Amino acid sequence: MTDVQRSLVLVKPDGVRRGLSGEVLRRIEAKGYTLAAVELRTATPEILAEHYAEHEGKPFYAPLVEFMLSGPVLAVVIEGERCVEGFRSLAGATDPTVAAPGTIRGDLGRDWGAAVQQNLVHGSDSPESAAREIGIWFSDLT
Ligand code: RTP
Ligand code: MG
Repeated sequence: MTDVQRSLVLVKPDGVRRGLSGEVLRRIEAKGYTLAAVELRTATPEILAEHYAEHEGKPFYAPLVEFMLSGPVLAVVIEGERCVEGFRSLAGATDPTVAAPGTIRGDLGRDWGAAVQQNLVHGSDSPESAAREIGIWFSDLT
């Protein structure tokens, strides 16, 4: 049975600053997913309040928003069979120090001693989240 999905991927400000946007896109394309939209964007507090609504009130929320406003992000919509789960697998565990080698976070990320985990990428965690997040970042695509 086919289950073609879309997922929202963000190369976070640390990834853009370190010049890793191309490397992330390369891994997505090498896996066989299609790029449906790619745009360099500067987040706003309004966009982030929607995007991270589930984390509001958590201790890392304020530093997370500050970090996400620290520079441009590359907003990407990817498409492919089970790509939501597939990109989470490519990204690796949230904590880049322990993310498995072979993953984006495991190969390219590390802990920098900052108030929040700077882990290079975001990927939607379910098809429902993906639809919601694509609507936030690319209202013209929905
Ligand atoms: P993402 O949403 O970015 O794809 O990552 P995720 O699902 O693996 O992580 P999530 O739990 O949704 O957390 C969102 C982002 O918040 C930062 N974070 N820092 N304890 C911490 O310092 C901490 N916990 C979460 C990370 O940037 C994480 O990706
Ligand atoms: Mg998440």
